[in-house]
Amino acid sequence: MQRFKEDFIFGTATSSYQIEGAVNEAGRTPSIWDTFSLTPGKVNNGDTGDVACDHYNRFEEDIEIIKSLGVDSYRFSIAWPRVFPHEGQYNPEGMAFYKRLATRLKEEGIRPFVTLYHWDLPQWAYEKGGWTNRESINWFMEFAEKCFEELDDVVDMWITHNEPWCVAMLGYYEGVHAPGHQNLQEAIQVAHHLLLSHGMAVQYYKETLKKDKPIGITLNLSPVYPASVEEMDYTAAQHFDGYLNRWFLDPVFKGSYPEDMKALYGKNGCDFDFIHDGDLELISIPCDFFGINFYNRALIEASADHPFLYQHAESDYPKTGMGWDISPNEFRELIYRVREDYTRLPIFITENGAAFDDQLEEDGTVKDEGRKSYVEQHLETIAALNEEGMGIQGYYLWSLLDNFEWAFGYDKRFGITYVDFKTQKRYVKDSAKRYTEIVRARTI
Ligand code: GBH
Repeated sequence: MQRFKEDFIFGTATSSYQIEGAVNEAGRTPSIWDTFSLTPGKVNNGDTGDVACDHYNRFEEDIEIIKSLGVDSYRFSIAWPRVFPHEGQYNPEGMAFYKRLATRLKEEGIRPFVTLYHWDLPQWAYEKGGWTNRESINWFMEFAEKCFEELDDVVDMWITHNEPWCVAMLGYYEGVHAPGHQNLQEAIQVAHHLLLSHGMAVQYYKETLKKDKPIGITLNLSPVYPASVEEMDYTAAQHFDGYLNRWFLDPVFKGSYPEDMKALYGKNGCDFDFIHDGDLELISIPCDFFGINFYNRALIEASADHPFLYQHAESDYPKTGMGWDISPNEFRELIYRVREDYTRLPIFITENGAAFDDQLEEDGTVKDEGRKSYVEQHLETIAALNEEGMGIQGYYLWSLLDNFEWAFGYDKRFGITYVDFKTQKRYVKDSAKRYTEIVRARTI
């Protein structure tokens, strides 16, 4: 049996577009995810976030669920197009929703952990070039400043960006996320502007406002392994690690982009004119913590068909409903690597969780053994890591509710609460009950 310290923070997480619905309420305008999901062929079954979990109208009920879980904290994000529905036009009614939400949470003793950007770029900003345009930093800053000004009193911690890799690479290179472009030059430019806007927001928060809540960034990291001892597979793995992990870790913690990846992107026709003097100093500005979203390891082999000469290899690991390897041991190695190569900042696991094919039983239970065991394995790993001095200060289970799983729509259920999307009724799954036990006992 392992113990978590009294001040370890247990939480659960969501994001605005995935749960809120109410896309036309209180002055909200479309985000790129509205546009993308309404474009035929982009999202499974043609699903959209139009209604999602209707959390915008049901947040009181959802806070009751959060309370019943016994968690210390709840992580959510702010829909930018609610707050700035048009360029330069602030919408207090949109902000009021987040004020109500955070205030209610605080009244219940649940600490609000707020992400500014979890992928729902206003459509108006996209039409002016979106994140490929360096101007996007100014639009983001206007949004960030308003959020700091209006919400800092009721927020406990801030995250600037969630998973810039997904925004840049899935959105602008692989084309499977909004806005669905396939252009490497754009993707690395987007990544740069996201990181710059992160640095600028942190600088503004700490140095200009002199506010003191912890502020940081969340990256999605997957430790990468070559599928064999062949040189080619090692090279492929190194490329994939550079693409997924180092392209973001290096600028944030070392103030430089990895040279091998610059060479590779250069070979694929990219230039780096978008990097200006002083940018990397800003990107690597010290933060208060480092947020990591962890789901799986990656097993990689060589492929001549891909510009970066890699492909995912067949693996014999047990898998989640996404087909992702269940890999708590590699999670452990990832944390050691982050500690050795990158940072000693406090670490928060800002997301971890799994999708499975859940079955709602007649008695209203969901016996999600797979998810329960996934969560247990990762929490055991964290407890052990902390005994070895790894300094993980909190854990946010993804996700509070089944929700809009981006390009997969509602088919993939990540919730510890089951949502019947026809009736909007919520059912607490067995994994949630187990999580509550762990949280209450602070023991696993
Ligand atoms: C997160 O993204 C999002 O923040 C959240 O909104 C989403 O609902 C949740 O996770 C569940 O998907 O196998 O090595 O190619 C997930 C980020 C990035 C995790 C890609 C899996 C696969 C890496 N994902 N990663 S690999």
